[in-house]
Amino acid sequence: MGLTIAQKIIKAHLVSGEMEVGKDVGLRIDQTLTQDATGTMAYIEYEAMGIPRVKTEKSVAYIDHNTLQTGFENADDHRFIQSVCKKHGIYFSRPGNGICHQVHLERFGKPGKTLIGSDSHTPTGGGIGMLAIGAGGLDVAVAMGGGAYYITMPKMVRVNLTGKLSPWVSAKDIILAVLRVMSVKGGVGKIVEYGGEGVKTLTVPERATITNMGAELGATTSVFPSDEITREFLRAQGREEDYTELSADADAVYDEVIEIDLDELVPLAACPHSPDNIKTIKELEGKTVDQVCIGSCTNSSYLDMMRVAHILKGKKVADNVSLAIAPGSKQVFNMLALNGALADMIAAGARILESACGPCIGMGQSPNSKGVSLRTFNRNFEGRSGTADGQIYLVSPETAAVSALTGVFTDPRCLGEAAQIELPEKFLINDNMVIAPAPVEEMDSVEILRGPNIKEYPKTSPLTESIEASCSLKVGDNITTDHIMPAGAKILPLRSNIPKISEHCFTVCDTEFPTRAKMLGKSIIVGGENYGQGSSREHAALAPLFLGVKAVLVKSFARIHKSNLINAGILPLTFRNPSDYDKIKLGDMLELPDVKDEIATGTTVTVINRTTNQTIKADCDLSDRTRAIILAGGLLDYTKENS
Ligand code: MIC
Ligand code: SF4
Repeated sequence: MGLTIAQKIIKAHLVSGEMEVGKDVGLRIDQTLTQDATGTMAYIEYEAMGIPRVKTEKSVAYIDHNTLQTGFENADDHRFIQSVCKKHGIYFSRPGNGICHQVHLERFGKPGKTLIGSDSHTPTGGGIGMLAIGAGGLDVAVAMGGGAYYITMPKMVRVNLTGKLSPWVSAKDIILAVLRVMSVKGGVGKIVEYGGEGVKTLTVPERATITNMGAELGATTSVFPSDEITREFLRAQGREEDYTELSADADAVYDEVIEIDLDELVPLAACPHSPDNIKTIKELEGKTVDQVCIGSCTNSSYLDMMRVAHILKGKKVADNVSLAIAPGSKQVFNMLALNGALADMIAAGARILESACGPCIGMGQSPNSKGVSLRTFNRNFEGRSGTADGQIYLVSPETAAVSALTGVFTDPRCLGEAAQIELPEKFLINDNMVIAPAPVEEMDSVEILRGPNIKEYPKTSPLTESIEASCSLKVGDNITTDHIMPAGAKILPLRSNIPKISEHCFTVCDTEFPTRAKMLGKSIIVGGENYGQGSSREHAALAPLFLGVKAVLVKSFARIHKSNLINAGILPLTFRNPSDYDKIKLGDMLELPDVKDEIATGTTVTVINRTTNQTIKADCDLSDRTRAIILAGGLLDYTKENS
């Protein structure tokens, strides 16, 4: 039987397990990446493992999230990460060099390799034919130390692309169309592979837009073949030697096939507050726009920016619109500056931001009250922009740029003939913002620079025989990590300080939660479907851990969050009968009388609601390895016990 692209890469990196859907497989990891908002914790964890030098082929630390320095905290974190990198063999991409996924694609990504990153949009690397997966910081730390990374062997979905995009319809519209079909939970437990004739019409940055936002499907990752177009991109980046051809076998078997006819696609938008709430721009046309933001790891490539500059050239941003543009990397920024496109953007009235995540993670540019903001980003979760009642629509750069000029939702196809914008034959290559680690003989003398905001990993303890704890919070379906552990300019600087950041845990849903959980000492959270979708931030597990949360009982979990809970030693439980969700109310006293035995020997956990005297059956779906992690009290303890 033939293999899919992902199965080929998995097979070549398999260190344990069998490639059978639903079973755990351990993978050798070639490359890792971290960003600063998850990086400090990841490196604190790496230090705790006591391994002097990373064992991967390439590990890179990027500074791109916490770049608004309104106090000492972020700058201290950057210095800490820089010193850890120097000492332990990690490349350091300085603030200003760009967004991790964009820079990694340009300078480090290699077809056929495995990459894990402490950021959920790591699958961007799938655009260049990598098996690139988002993970918790602790998983990345373990991989840097040479440990395997474990995933549940996913099902394979093939998205068959036929035809060719019409002028002004863009790669963003492809992934929005896939989201319309699959929804934000349709990709859970699956890898999405792109194939078909239409693939040949897409450049690497366009493919990367699609695999990037595959994170919003809940998929393990997404991947494109590596072909002549990939080779051309690598050649233009001055690294053709990194090219290898990679395609699915003709008789590869897929569990699901989705057909997308590119000829039929039209410009789309994801409407508030979910990336799968899709409408056509035509349906929204004429609606007033307050803000437009162009950038983020989804749409900040050279091609995206050139198309935007072309649309803006010689025009003026509408009086009612604030337009912000953040080119994705120093490479892109510098090229725009040299070829005059930046001048066109500035002349039109754009507010140019540094190459970083910026408004995507609420680091500035929060819209006005009830403001309608068109963004080329990947997430429009409620409150994420920093304005609680902001109305965020996710669109292509073309739709964003033309709407910034007209001041209302505008279908870019009104621009007529397509712009002739192509990838350059040679990108501008200048890696002077990437600092190499110290040579082995000098590493011992490197001093780690730790600021006062950097606190320790929270205390964990092995699983107890039984748990008695009240329900400290009850939430509904599709709870995102932005609900659990909000980000934004005010809270992100606390990412290295779990006691402090935990004061903001779940405050979007319930301002009393942190105080209540602390007062209770031990508690359990109850939730609905797709709990923990979105970010890879392990803070969404570490803050509850600090607040005494022992278990999370929900209808279903998102992949990365579930493994972050396990890594933190918090029990991830699912209702066997989803209607039992109604049998627990906030404040009910719950008892798990035999939890340790039940976990050690099987998958069923008995939950007794002492307030109502009802018994509920829960499942704890664990592999042998994750069971051992939970029993030990988390991955850090497990790794120490087993090394
Ligand atoms: C995001 O887009 O939500 C983030 C911020 O990049 C996160 C990581 C984080 O919370 O630090 C992600 O996607 O994993
Ligand atoms: Fe940064 Fe936004 Fe991409 Fe997350 S989604 S890595 S915040 S640009």
